[in-house]
Amino acid sequence: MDVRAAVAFEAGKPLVIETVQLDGPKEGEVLVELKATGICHTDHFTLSGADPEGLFPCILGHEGAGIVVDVGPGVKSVKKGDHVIPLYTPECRECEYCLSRKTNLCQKIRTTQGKGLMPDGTTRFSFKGKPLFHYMGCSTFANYTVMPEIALAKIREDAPFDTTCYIGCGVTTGIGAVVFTAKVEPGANVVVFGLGGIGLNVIQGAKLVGANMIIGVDINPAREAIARKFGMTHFVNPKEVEGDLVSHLVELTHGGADYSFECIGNVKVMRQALECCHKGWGVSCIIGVAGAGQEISTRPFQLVTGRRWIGSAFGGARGRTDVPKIVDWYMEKKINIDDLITHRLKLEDINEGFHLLETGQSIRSVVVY
Ligand code: NAD
Ligand code: AHE
Ligand code: ZN
Ligand code: ZN
Repeated sequence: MDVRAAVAFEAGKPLVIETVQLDGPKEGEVLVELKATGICHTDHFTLSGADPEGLFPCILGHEGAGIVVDVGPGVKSVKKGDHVIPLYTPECRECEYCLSRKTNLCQKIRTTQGKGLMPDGTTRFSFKGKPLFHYMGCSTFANYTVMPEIALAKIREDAPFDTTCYIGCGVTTGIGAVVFTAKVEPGANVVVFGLGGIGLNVIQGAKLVGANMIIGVDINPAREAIARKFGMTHFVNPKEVEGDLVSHLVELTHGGADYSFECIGNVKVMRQALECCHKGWGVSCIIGVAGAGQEISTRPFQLVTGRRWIGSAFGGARGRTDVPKIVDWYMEKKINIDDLITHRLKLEDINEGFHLLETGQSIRSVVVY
């Protein structure tokens, strides 16, 4: 079938809106009509050329919501008409990783997904007879996509698409990092570096679990007001700190953070996030994605003296199990998504969404199909 898509032909170039071809679902696959998709910083990161797994030409996008319109042979867990959120971290419930109960990183289709292919090693998208790569197994910058069944979370039908799409990445990543990965306890002091689409969800996750101090760190002063609305108790702009930022944060928290979260993708900030943690027990969680060739460093003494460095992908959430629950939290008004969606755009204007992200004017832009 013909579908409308924003195609990334080359790294560093704007997306191009084209009519592309999409083959129907094969065994274990599902055709989804997307109704909305968010634009995450990771889409920007891959388009920039910094992603070692970036492949072109491709259809980016991994934060969608839509409706099942057709299923391939053998599909049992979803049917035509179901409302779904695509999962870049699938949940097969039978691989070694799923069965370990120690991680959400299902590996059933990770190898082909990282090569921009469906599990059978081919693509469903093409343009002028040439294949277009899938992205993070989702490719939500198209009004239809084909997904493996294990990479779809079935959600309730009264949930709006133009807000719940954000649960497909940013909301789950931020709240999940607090709740599922770090398991922040009530009364903890938390420092969040980067108050964008992810960091603000870390803030609301920290508030949800009853954290004590919730300190937000951002170089964009416009982030203070919205972060306070989501539960931030103190704001630190590194540009306004006289002297060393780490010492300032250690002093502010009377000894260091119990938990810190890096939500930027800056390896220098990752070091600060670790080193502002409390001696003996502070835990620093890396969420930000850093470009090819970049590495983190610290003095091993930081770890010897009890700080721990951890990371979180998709908030540690098991998508098919946890995403429907997070949709419930939203529908029950336990979490706020609406106020983080600052812009709604047509697919034709998607490059404007990238510009708003780059210039710090948006929290989340959502493309509504
Ligand atoms: P964003 O652009 O919305 O937010 C980034 C924020 O960081 C902005 O507010 C910006 O002003 C701030 N910032 C930039 N440099 C800074 C600095 N030196 N000090 C303090 N603040 C600074 O991006 P986002 O969508 O929130 O994504 C954040 C990061 O998380 C990206 O690296 C993205 O790729 C990554 N990410 C990871 C996962 C995961 O599963 N691990 C999921 C989604 C996104
Ligand atoms: N491809 C990059 C890494 C990108 C990355 O870390 N992706 C996160 C999700 S970011 C969503 O916005 C993730 O889930 N990682 C786990 C995985 O298996 O990809 C690289 O550096 O190669
Ligand atoms: Zn994302
Ligand atoms: Zn699995």
